Amino acid sequence: MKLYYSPGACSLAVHLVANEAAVPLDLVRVDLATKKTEAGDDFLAVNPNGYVPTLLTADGDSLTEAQILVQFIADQKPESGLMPAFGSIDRYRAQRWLAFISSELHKGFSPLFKPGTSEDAKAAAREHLAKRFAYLDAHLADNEYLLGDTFTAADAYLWTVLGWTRFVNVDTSSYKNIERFMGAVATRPAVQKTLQEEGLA
Ligand SMILES: N[C@@H](CCC(=O)N[C@@H](CS)C(=O)NCC(=O)O)C(=O)O
Repeated sequence: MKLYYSPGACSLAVHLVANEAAVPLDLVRVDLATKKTEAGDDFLAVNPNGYVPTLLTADGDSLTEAQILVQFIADQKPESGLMPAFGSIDRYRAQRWLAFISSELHKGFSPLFKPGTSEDAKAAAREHLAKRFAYLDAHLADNEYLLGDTFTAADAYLWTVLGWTRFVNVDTSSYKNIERFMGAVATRPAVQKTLQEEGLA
């Protein structure tokens, strides 16, 4: 399988889940500004929307959307426990967190990265994120990971997205449980391997 990625972008969550599950991936680096792959190929021919992550499966399907790709990879190795079994209530709990991370956090950061965003719009984005961080922090006070005691693909996505706070000057130091979560996940061997493979270690 081939993963189109950009270092440190949301594609890192998919890469991390693959390393956690020991699912081999061919990594193809994409320049998101030029929409060219590292080999100089046109990335828009692979994904007309021009965004990572994009996965080409072993069967030749092209799949997108980080919250779906982390599930697809985790389901290659159900014994990894990275996604709960289909049909279980825990599966829906994990999907609910994945949807929350995607729509409330991942896209909540977008105005802070977009060139030309007004200061008012940036302040509104920060305010939105602060509310969601408070909610998350309260959840992580009673739970080691999003689903309780077990690290899942949802945690990989959360860790990836929350890591962006340091690039956009969002202070999370008052969220003690988020800080604890970030530190704990960072020590996982698969995280270190993933960062190294993306040239970020
Ligand atoms: N809906 C997509 C959005 C993915 C996305 O926003 N990717 C960013 C990097 S984190 C990107 O490639 N941006 C470049 C662009 O949109 O041109 C998903 O959830 O996976």
